Amino acid sequence: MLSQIQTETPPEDLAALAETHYFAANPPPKDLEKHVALARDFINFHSAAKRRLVLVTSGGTTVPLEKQTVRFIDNFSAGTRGATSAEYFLEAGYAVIFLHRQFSLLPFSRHYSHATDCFLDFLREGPDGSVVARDEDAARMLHVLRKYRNARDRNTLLVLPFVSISDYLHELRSVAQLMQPLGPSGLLYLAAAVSDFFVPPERMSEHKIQSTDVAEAFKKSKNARAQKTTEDEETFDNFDSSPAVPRSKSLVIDLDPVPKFLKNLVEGWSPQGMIVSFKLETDPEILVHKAKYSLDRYQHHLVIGNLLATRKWEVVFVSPLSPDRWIRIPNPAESHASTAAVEKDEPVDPKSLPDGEPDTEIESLIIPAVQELHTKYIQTVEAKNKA
Ligand code: 9Z3
Repeated sequence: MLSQIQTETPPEDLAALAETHYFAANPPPKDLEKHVALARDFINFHSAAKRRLVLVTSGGTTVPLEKQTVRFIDNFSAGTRGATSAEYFLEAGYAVIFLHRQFSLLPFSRHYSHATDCFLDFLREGPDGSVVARDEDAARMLHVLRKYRNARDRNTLLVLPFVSISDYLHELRSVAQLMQPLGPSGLLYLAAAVSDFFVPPERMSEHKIQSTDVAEAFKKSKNARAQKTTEDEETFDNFDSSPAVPRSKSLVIDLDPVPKFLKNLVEGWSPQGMIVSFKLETDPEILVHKAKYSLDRYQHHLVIGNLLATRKWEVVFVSPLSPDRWIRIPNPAESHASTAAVEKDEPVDPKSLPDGEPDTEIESLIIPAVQELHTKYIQTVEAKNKA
């Protein structure tokens, strides 16, 4: 039946069908309405001020295995890219809606919250029992504090959390739709590490998945006793029912693909906003090809490709608005780094990079480059609208 629908229905209707089905089957997060109200006020406020606004998505999306979730599948992302980018967008004059995985890194607090040391290590006891920043940390902390207070005082940062993949998709759709009146000055910067697979609700267990047959056997015998039959003797397997020897079960997880909603985002949820997606790969050979494929398939405005191993050192921009472009932190291990590294149009060999993180945050280069393309995009759309 489904395959008949798939072969006979035009692709745009299929995307709409997939959307209707997915959002009806996967319930919205409980705070969606509250988040929508906050986002609406925030967007109206900045729209009136004619400020550019960006939705930054950040962190991993969980895939619950149970409705009352004890276990879930997750991914590596701590939200560094998103939280760091949000700070540079604020610096560039954007208002930022920061849609992030709960408890992942946040703009500003990221400098202290997930530090290897405890945040208390940045503090010391001052005179008269007060608490102050340690002398060696004070200058930097003051710098971060001023930027943080500036964002708070000017109401330029709205922080909204999500947990699961379906929470993320509900929130993304709602915020993108709310941003529609901004037209091309709305920017969607999708840095969250979005799961490609999930357990559909009709196959999801309500309760914690059991690792032995003990509970099942217990329920069976309880039911049988309640019905006052002697059947329990026949159906009851001695081995399974013995609490002394519970049989351990292996767990086989069957995941469905998450529908590709980028098409719906580009065509329906945000038809005028500039859409920037990230493409994450681990195989350097396929990165640029996959980024181009994504752009071709969804017809959005910029794909930023990055490799897991080198994502803090380099990214590649693939966009119809400009030629392909690598953005790199010069490798200090290379003698003529500043020129040679920038010219390369191939991914760098991770083995050639020094251990640890670069001194410069690559987002300090990414955001001005995105901003430049955004300006170009706004001009293109405005020219088209006038014609
Ligand atoms: C990214 O590629 C981000 O840059 C990272 C950031 C997740 C690598 P960290 O949190 O990592 O700073 O450690 N995000 C997008 C990944 C993604 O799920 N993209 C989808 C895909 O590759 C397309 S929307 O198919």
